[in-house]
Amino acid sequence: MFNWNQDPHRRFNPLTREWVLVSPHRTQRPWQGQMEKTARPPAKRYDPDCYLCPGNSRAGGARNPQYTGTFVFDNDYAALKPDTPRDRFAQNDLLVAEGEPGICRVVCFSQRHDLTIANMQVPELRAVVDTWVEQYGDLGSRPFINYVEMFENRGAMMGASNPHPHCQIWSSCSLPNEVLKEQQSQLAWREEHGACLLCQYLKAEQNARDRLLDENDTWVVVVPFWAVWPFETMVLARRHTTALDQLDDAERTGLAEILQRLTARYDCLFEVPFPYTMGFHQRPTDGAPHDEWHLHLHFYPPLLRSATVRKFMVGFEMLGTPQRDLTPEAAAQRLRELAPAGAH
Ligand code: H2U
Ligand code: ZN
Repeated sequence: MFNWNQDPHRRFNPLTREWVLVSPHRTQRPWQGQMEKTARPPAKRYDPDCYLCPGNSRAGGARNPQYTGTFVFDNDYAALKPDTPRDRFAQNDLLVAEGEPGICRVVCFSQRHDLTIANMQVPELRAVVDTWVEQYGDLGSRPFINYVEMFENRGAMMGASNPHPHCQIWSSCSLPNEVLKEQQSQLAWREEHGACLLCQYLKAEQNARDRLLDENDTWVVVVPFWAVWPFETMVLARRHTTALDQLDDAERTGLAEILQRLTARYDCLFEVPFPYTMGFHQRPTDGAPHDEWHLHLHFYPPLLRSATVRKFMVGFEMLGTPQRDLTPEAAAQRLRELAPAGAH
């Protein structure tokens, strides 16, 4: 049997049915790169040049209201548009294309320009969760919207255009690639095992404990067994809920609390505002019950060993299989040892 901490091995991701290569012996490799911290400009509560701050103007001439709390608007540079015709073009099954209608929105988390999830208060974050629930219901109820993807790109490294705390929603007619993979795997698992894949996975992680990061009464955070990014995590609903619209009061507050703690923990790791892409995976909104789905979030942070040294998905990973050196268990241990700071 191979040694988990020394021998190269590959791990299976049952959600995507893809593999990741783990090379734990390489963590001993000498590193000659830099370990510098990034300079942080002083944060201001209001920025007159920010297109997300209250009262400021946006592209296309719209002006934001003097909002407090959350604020939602249709993306002025939407990647998807509601009136696109849903035609299909197919030539010999080789050149295939489809019109893709959809709606893109932006959600500001707070009127304050200087906040992040990590330093917002739980009641403020609870209002963000309520907005997510509302948007899932509103967009999902439209006949041509079958999936509502909500995600946050945080930090310039992840392509975020603005530090003002916000996320995006891209809702579409067809299922996005990653969602389709997870859907097919969860459905097949349910048919084969008569149980929910992620309910069973959650139990396995609670027994193993070495990849558990944090938990409260309603949510659990793990570094997945099959994590690709060095400090990737997954936030799982403890109860079998298929989407945001099934969360009760305690689960909504629990989500606010666990997201605050997780992002604060990330910020402690390299003592910088930690960049990431995070987002929800949940039941498609095509009207079917989709009981195979188990609500969860993925956090994909690119940083590897300092504020500036990131992982690149290149070479073998681009042409073959993603690879990591640090084991998910070692990543979980490092994150567990940090004491996250409180809110603002
Ligand atoms: P990111 O920081 O993740 O790029 O999100 C910001 C979004 O805000 C981006 O999708 C939109 C961009 O299209 N935006 C507007 O809708 N109006 C503006 O005036 C500027 C940017
Ligand atoms: Zn702002």
